[in-house]
Amino acid sequence: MAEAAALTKPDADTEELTDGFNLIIDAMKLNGLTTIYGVPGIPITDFGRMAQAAGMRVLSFRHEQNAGYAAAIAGFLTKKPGVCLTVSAPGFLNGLTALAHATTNCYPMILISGSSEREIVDLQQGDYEEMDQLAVAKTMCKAAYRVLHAQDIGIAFARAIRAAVSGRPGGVYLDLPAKLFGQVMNAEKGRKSLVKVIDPAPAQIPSPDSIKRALDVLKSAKKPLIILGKGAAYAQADDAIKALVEKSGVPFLPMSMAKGLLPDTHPQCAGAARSTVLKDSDVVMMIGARLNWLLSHGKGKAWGDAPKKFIQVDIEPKEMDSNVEIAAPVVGDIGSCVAALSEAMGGSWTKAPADWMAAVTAKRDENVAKMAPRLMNNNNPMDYHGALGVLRTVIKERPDAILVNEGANTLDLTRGVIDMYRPRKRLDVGTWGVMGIGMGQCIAAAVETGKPVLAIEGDSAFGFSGMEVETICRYDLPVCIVVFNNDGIYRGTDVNKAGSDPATTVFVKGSRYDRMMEAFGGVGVNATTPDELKRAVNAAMDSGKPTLINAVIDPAAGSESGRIGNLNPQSKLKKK
Ligand code: ADP
Ligand code: TZD
Ligand code: MG
Repeated sequence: MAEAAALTKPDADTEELTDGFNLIIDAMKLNGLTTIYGVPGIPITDFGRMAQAAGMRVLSFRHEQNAGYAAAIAGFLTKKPGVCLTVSAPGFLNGLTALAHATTNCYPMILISGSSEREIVDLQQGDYEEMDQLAVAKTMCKAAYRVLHAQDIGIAFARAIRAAVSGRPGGVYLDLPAKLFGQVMNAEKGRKSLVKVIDPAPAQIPSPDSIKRALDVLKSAKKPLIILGKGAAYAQADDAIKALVEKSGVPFLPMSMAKGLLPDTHPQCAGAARSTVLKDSDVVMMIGARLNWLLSHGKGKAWGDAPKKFIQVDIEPKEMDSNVEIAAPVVGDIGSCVAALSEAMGGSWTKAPADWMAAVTAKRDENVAKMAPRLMNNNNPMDYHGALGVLRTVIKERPDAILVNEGANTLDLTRGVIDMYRPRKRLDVGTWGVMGIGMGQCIAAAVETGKPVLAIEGDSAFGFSGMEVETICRYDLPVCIVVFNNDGIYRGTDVNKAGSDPATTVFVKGSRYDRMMEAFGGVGVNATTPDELKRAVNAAMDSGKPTLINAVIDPAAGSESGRIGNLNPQSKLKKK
């Protein structure tokens, strides 16, 4: 460092100096960003070491995409941007998928990538891992910045943090060229250049008119419904949301990752009467949920023929009228909006009509009763319901545990069967329905919350991030992975009608995923019955030891694309 300083300053011997490496660490620590998920390499290897030496938690993954998914879900869980750190071009691109995923899901995240020398990149002279990363990132995230001078690091982090968490949260890209890390400057000037971001996600208070309009619409309803989305879970306004729902007496439907915001066993929960409430409701209040494909865009068969009015509570004004007319837009942050709605309802609000709530309850109880015997089956080979009947009790007995879930049948059936009891305990594939979030989300959930994690993974889904079992063992995290092994994607029974290659949706039959965990010193169990599964999962959740259970599922039990087979185009011309 003295040598570098000598080049820039004649009085280098006496001057206290800092550099890009240290300023990045200082900027992050000053803003409470103390955990980094990433993969080391040129030009960020030394940065990772120095960050660790400075007391930050730096978790090294086996693939940047998984580190990125970890950072994204850390953002969802903490309301602070999750940080992912990668090398240039290929490392950056691997992380970029997760950054786009974070943006799509409204999770705050910052992807920091080292990059090659600007002069060479811009003249396309073929540098090591050359790519114009900033240009690529811009189209895929909420904001993207490049830092060329050490004295701008403080401002760059401030901008990145604000962009990630304010308004609708999302992904931010920070491009750090290799040269920046070694740039030396006066330490005092460096300290002064840092910015502690004040009030990074300011409250956004809804207008009184919008609150009145919303309550007028709600009051007119005979069959109202509240839909809670993952934005409501993210907002951490749990008590205020519970108070509003209970005061209104309106049945509520939790979207996948909003399950547990109020317990699925709450008397007003309409989770098990989903089709009925969508069809029959006349006024729908959306809180932190979008009318995208997951809600059939607010129209069509799923919503029935009766006219509906929508109230929508969201921080993003452009979300209103995106798919159907919103009769009462309430724009603001969910905490402020929900509090304002409750307050304006006053002490004498007339609850939703009792006959409507009773009809919803009857439908819910009927559906729950229909499912109950299937969950108690002890079939061998296991089917999804037999296995999930067991896992449902595991979560009931440990409501603080975090459930990570991906797959097709494995996802849809788990969502329907396993009740959640606490907010932000269910983490899944999100808005894109992306496979591969599994191990990254397990690692971040364990690291950020310190709670035990149960992952229920389709065998295909698990394969996208399976190598991270080594990471789980290396950091000795309390993660129990159950692979629902049905020999393939949706089913393990497909046959190739021409040639000797296996069909496109099947994997090696009788695979033993449990042995992957054993290879790294974790516990592996092969479970062929619900009883075996129950014993193994309970042992894992109690011990906290990294565990992978290969749950052998009947290859014929699943259906194509799980519950969304209707979205899958099928050729009428294909050869029989
Ligand atoms: P789901 O998939 O559960 O239906 P979405 O991801 O579609 O949920 O919707 C989440 C919505 O929540 C987004 O429109 C986003 O703008 C909104 N949102 C996120 N955080 C907040 C917040 N703090 N206040 C208000 N709205 C929020
Ligand atoms: N690639 C990515 C990144 N995301 C996807 N959603 C898919 C491919 C397509 N896909 C699904 O939508 S579900 C799925 C794939 C490959 C796997 C389903 O098989 P599984 O679950 O073994 O995980 P089940 O229980 O066998 O249905
Ligand atoms: Mg499968």
